[in-house]
Amino acid sequence: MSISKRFRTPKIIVLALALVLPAIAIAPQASAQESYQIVVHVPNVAGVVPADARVTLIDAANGNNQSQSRLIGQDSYGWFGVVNIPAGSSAVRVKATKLANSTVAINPATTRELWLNSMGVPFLNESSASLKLRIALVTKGVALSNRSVKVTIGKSTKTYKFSSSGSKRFALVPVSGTTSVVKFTVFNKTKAGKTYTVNPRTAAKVWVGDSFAGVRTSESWANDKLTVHYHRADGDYQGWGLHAWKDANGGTTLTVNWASPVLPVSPNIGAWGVKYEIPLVANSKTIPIIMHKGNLKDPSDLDQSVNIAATKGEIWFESGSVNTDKSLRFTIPVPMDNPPVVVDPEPPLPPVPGVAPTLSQAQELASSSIRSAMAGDNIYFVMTDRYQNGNTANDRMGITGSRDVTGFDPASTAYYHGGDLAGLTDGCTTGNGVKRLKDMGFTSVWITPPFKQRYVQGSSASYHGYWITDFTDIDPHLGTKADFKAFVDCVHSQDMKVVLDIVMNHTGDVNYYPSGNYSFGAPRNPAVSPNNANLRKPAFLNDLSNYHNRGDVQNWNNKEQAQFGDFFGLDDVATEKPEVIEGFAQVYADWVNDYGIDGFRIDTAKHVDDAFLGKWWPRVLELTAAKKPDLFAFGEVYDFGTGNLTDFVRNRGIPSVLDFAFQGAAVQFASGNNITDITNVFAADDWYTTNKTNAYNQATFLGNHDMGRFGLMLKNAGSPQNDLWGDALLGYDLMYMSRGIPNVYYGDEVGIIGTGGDKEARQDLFPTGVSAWRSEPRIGASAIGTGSYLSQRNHPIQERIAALNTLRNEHPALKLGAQIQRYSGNNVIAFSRIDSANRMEYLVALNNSQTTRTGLRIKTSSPNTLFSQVWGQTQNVTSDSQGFVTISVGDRQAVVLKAQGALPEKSSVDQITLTVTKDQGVAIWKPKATIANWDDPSTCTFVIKVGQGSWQVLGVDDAPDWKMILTGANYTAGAKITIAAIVKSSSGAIGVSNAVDITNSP
Ligand SMILES: [Ca+2]
Ligand SMILES: [Ca+2]
Ligand SMILES: [Ca+2]
Repeated sequence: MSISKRFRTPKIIVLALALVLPAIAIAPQASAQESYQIVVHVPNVAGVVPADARVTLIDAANGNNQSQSRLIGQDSYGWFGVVNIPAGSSAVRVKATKLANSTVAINPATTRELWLNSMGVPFLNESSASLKLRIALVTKGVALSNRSVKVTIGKSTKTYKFSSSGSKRFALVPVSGTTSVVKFTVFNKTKAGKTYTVNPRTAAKVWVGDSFAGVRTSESWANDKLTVHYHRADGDYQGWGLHAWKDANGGTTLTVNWASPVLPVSPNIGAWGVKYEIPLVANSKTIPIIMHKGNLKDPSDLDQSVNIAATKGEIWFESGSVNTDKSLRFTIPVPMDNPPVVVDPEPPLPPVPGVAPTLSQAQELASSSIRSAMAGDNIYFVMTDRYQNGNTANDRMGITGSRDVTGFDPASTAYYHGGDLAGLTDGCTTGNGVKRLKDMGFTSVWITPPFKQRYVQGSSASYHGYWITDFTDIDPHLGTKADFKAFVDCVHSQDMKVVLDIVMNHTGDVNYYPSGNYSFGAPRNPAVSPNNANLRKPAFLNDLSNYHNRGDVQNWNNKEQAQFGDFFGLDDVATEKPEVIEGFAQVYADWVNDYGIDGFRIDTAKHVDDAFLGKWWPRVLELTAAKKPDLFAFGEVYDFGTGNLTDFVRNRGIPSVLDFAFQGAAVQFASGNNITDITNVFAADDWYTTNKTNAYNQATFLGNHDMGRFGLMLKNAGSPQNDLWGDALLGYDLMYMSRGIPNVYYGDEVGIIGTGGDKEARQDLFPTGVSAWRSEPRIGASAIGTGSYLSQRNHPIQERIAALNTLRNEHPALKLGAQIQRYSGNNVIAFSRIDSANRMEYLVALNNSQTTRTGLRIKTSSPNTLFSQVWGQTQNVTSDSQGFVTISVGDRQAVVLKAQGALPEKSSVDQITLTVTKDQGVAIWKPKATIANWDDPSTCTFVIKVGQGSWQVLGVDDAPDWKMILTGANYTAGAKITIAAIVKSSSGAIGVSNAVDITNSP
């Protein structure tokens, strides 16, 4: 994808992106460095790089076999040289200008980077060379004399004052060469602040601050800055500059124009080359960048993504230096696996013993883990305009004129193509509409917003449905209300459900600002042209005081802007106003009551005010209770972090969000890159739990209409173009076998890859008028040409989806059963799914490597039990007395085994221990319940009592570890809250934990 093109024509992007943040820069993961030299750091005795600075590596076995540094740079340790390894050497000595020679040799096969101490002796980490940990404090407005740091190393504790040098404040803590754990607490006078734990062997200098969590490991990062050191072999830096922007994971605060890139901080060329500095939005995880001169990019034509934590916000790179996947190759090695630092939670609260529920109260309170009405469904997400044209009479809405009037141009990716509700329904039980989806095994259809639109804005049309003006009627391109009713009735007649994509954050772009000021800021007067004065329906949307009127969002990471700014010019509705809440509740409840809609997908849910959904959703449930008592909804929160997604589900009042964290991790898993991401996603599942929902109701997916298709995601993650097939099938196996509601994006089932996100990911399934789409490569099939995807019934992905649906229907535990993590290693993840009704256990294992994994020893809860294969290669294994089975999983395959005997009876529950910890500095408590040596897949109900009130269910967890979050903000300050855990065994026995009292301080 060409970011440059996009950024040169910003107006087009604005109009093309219906509902997304600026498209995700699809950069490959930073990969291992394929070939390397050794970076040797030298302490800087004189304060400047010596004029004759040079590092020499000498083969210990042959003094004549030497190599010298080819490149010199300067960093916070002193200066450094980049040196080739002397050919064939197996041990080398290191020599640096102005330092004594040492006889200590290092192994070049295992060394990427080393530090010389002032005596010239090499060490593999900076703290061993310096024997110091430098703790820097980033703070403002507090007298330095008030601040101190209490440091614990082993059994020794000592307090240090901060010294200052200019604006820098730091403490130097002596460490030994083997110290790997340093714990410290920063004090303000006598008040203890945050506590940190660091390993000085991976981070000899750390920065902590009042304004950010955790520790940061460079001056750049601590000051929310990316520093780029750039070296050109030709020495010609004229015209080279950095382009940077921001996406959902962070980036720069600058608005950089492609024609005016960021220039070096100084035109002077230093030892390394030139240096660029770019301010970052706070807490950026990554920043997308391109080094370029005009349209010439370096080191490759890809958008590059810099991981801030891994690089410490400071990178050194050389022109043309790339990894095999064309990602930027950093000269200073970047560790991608081991985060250098960890942050401790506050220690467990002392268990102030409270009074636990009685056994009879516990019998009443013990509950089941919640499954929504759609938790067992799987959803086909379709863009109606691109599926099938059932009625050519509506293509131009029955009017004549150019595409700027009708919105119709099937040869352009930016306009309507003719697909409609009639095409999607087709013959219902015949044809290529609902029947085709039913045949593939889908149980639900999510359609893009079908409402009347602002049909053309700029040079793009509203074929996608996200520019609504009339929320009460159907876009005539798609059909009529009668067509809509026929579609919904057909879907219901097939025992399937309809999910309606809805928007409340904004309307189409109708308002304008007469002042001409479109920058985000204070509210200003909006206006509409006279013929648009009553354009919108319901009527509350014509009252311009029901909009925020604050200009366009510029900084997506600024919450105020993201919630109250106009979304790429789309008019941002004042969702905090009671009239708006009631208006949107009424209009969407009408669609449920009039047509029987089963669920909502809430567009741009991240951009409405914090309180809106928590008020709107209960009101919708109230209005639809008679017609659809089990209505469901999931929100679009475009964020890849489980922290933000789980926070949203816990605190914004809707039962589910699209699981972007799962999506990102599933791509990494399926492409063979790592199993860590998906392991971490499942490990965070408990943080979704409330008394209304949990992770089982998350909407999982692999690609979409904004970011791009799954095939493209795999390709960008490094899956080989000619072998995407196996990776893709593994991705579907993962999505269909693990928790959540699978969503398949239309066209992915026939292997469409596409070339980008947004418009490049919205192909026609009928014979396309877009010539570029005819020749696009596909997974598992040849390009479609002038043919129709709809007539294909045997694409391997279609067949796999159908097979997975059959599997889930025959074994409902794979849809709804408790998911218990069992194994993560050797490229294999494994988890159990529990059939609680029949007390039977399933074991699912998936291998993302290119080779079969054998001899995998995995725990189950079913000892001495035969497990038979129900999916994947045949194997029947019997667990040992501890419940372990030994299995194998083929390359890029999944296996599902089912226990042939019931779980052991547990007629009593052993002693339950409840502990409660509190997160650093915030009112988030984490109760956790454990039972020693307890294998039974029991269900744990956390209960609370506020003051002298009655016991209430806080949430239910059916998979160990049993834990969840209690949010202090939901209770009054100073409230005494008693927490207890009730465990119900798989065979129905009940036990009660100790109780813990906390005092709320929200
Ligand atoms: Ca049509
Ligand atoms: Ca908003
Ligand atoms: Ca759990």
